Amino acid sequence: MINMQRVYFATGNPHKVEEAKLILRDYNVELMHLNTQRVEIQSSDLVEIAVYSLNQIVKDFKQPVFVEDTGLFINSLNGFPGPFSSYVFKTLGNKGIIKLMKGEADRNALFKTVIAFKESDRDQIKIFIGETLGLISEEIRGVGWGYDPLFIPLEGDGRTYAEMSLEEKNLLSHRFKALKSLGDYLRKV
Ligand code: ITT
Repeated sequence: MINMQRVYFATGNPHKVEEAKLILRDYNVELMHLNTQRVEIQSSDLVEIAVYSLNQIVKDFKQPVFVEDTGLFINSLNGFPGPFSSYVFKTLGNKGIIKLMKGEADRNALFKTVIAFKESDRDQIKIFIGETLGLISEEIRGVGWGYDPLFIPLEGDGRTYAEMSLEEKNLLSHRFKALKSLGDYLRKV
C-alpha cells in the first residue's frame, strides 16, 4: 500500500470534514479532524480570517494542519454575507436570504473557500483558493447543510448543491477546487 500522508483539518464543522476526506483521499492524504476552539476575527477578507485562525492553532500544534474559511457572496447584495456567512446563517438562515432576495432578478452569487495550510514550524503559511459561480434559488431545494439548499452551481445541471449527492457536489464545489490545489501542492513537496 502507498503511504498516506497525514494532514489535520481544524474546524468545528463536521460536514466540511466529510467532504474534504473524500476529496483528499485521491491525493493520498489521510485527513484527520482537529476539533479545536478558536477565536474567529471579523474581517472583510477571508484570507485574513483564515491566517489568523491558523496562527492560533499552530502555536501548540506541530503537525501539518489547515483551516478554511468559506463565504457566500451575493451579487445583488453587494457581496453580502461574504465573510459574515457563518453569523448570517445563524441569524437569518436560508429563509432570511430568500426574503432579502425576493423579487430580485439578479440571482448571481459566488461561493469562495480559502484554505490556510502550514506543513511544519519552519514553513510559511500557504494559501489555496477555490471559487464556484452560481445562482441563488427562489426557494429552499433539497436537504443539505448550510447554504447548500440555496446554491445552484452554474457548472451543474440546475440542481442546488443540496439536491446533489456528496460525490456530485465534490466534483465542482468551491471546497473541492481549493482542496485540489492543496492536494496538487502536497504531491509536489
Ligand atoms: P469552521 O470555521 O469551524 O471551519 P464554519 O461552519 O463556521 O466552521 P465558515 O465560517 O467557513 O465555517 O462557514 C461560513 C458559513 O458558510 C457557515 O454557515 C457554513 O455553514 C456555510 N458554508 C460553508 N461551506 C459551505 C458549503 O459548502 N455549503 C453550504 N454552506 C456552507
